[in-house]
Amino acid sequence: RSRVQDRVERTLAMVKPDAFKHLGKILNAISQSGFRINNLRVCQLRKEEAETFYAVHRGKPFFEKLTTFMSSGRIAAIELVAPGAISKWRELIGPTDSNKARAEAPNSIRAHFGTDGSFNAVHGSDATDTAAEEIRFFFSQPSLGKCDLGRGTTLG
Ligand code: RTP
Ligand code: MG
Repeated sequence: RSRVQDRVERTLAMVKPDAFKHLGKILNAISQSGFRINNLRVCQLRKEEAETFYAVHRGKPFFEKLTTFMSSGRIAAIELVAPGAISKWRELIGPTDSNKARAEAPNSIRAHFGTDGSFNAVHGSDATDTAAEEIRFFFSQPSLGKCDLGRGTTLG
C-alpha cells in the first residue's frame, strides 16, 4: 500500500501505567517515526473513567482486570497526526499480546515495553470514529480524572 496516498489522520495513543516510566523513549520513537504530537495530557484515570474509555469491552472476562490496571497509575494520552496515523501507530506498537509482539514484531513498542496480553504498554485507536471519540474523551473534558500530573515527571 502506497503511503503517499494515505490521508492525514488523527489517532489517540496512550502510554499505559506499566510503561509510563518509559514515556521519554516512547515519545522519541513517535518523533522518529514522523508523527506530529498535537496534544498530550498526563492523567491518572478514575476507575469509572477507565470503564467509560473501554466501554466496548464491558462484559468481557478481562474487563475488571483491564480497568483496574488502567486506573492504577499515571498514563499519557497523546494525540498523533500523520498520513495514515491510525494504522501507522498500530503497526509501530505491534500485536496486542507483548509476547506475540516479541515473536512477530521484535522492534515494536509492545515488544520492548510490554509484558503480556494484559499489560501491554500502549494503546492505539482502531478506526477514525473511535479515534475522534477517544481524542474528545481526553482533550474535551477539562474535569477528567486526576489530570495534568505532568509537572515533575521524569522522562525515563
Ligand atoms: P488497545 O485497545 O489497548 O489499543 O489494545 P488492542 O486494540 O490491541 O486490544 P483490545 O482487544 O482492544 O483490548 C484492549 C485491551 O484489553 C486488554 N486485554 N486483556 N485476554 C486478556 O487478558 C486481554 N485481552 C485484552 C489489553 O490491555 C488490551 O490492550
Ligand atoms: Mg482496542
